[in-house]
Amino acid sequence: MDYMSVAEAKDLAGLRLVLSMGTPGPWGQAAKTIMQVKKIPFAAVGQAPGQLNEALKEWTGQNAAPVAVYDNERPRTRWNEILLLAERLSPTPQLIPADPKDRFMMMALCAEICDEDGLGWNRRELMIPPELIEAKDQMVRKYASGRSREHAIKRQIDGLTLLSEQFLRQRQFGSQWLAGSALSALDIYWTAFSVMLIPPSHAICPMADHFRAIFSATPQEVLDAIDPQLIKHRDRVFDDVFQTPMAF
Ligand SMILES: N[C@@H](CCC(=O)N[C@@H](CS)C(=O)NCC(=O)O)C(=O)O
Repeated sequence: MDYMSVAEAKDLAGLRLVLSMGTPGPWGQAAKTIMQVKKIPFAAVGQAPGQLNEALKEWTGQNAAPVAVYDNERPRTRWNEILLLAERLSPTPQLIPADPKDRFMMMALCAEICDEDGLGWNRRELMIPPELIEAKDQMVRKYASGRSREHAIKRQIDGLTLLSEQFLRQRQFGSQWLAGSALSALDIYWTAFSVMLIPPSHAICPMADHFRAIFSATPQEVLDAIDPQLIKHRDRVFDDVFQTPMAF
């Protein structure tokens, strides 16, 4: 993937999408896929994970990825802000269902996956290496919840159970998607975040071996809560929706 620097990108018009370089960060991979599915052109801007990224901080007020900056509008750093911007820039395909109940359920389940104390944050909580915790690294200051391993495991199991129940209901209604009757952002978030639980093959996600080892070290209790139907679904979404091999 070719990345611009912040200095090269910040005065450009149109959409700039800041993405983590070198790892399939699920928030970023989902944001990128949303733009690609909607055929919204963007300039990719590189963020170095775990580093200070001072130019990014100066530009957007924080130093994580993803960030979407459109023209001279405010930088959007949260998953839902980025999704809403994408829906505005290109309403089709619609990734937030029109039906209010489907929309409510979809946004709530996306939050279970993406928000603080959700599936992704709690999975990451258990990925932070002990030496960074020891050193009180900025990754710890930014992301550690200060709660127990048991809490992180329970919240992951809760999120996975909600998703599994939702998918079963959807199939009973005759839908092959996680919300409504078509692809939604929930299918994209689930697929991107499933990489932190059961990474897909190297052909789909060509990440470095040390990252694959970290992403694969999912606690057994969490693995036991993953519905095989959800993995089959994400494999289909990788094949039919994502650009693969994933680029990062
Ligand atoms: N702000 C985002 C979450 C962003 C986030 O967690 N980014 C992580 C992705 S793993 C990141 O950039 N980590 C590396 C770093 O902070 O340097 C949201 O709320 O949707």
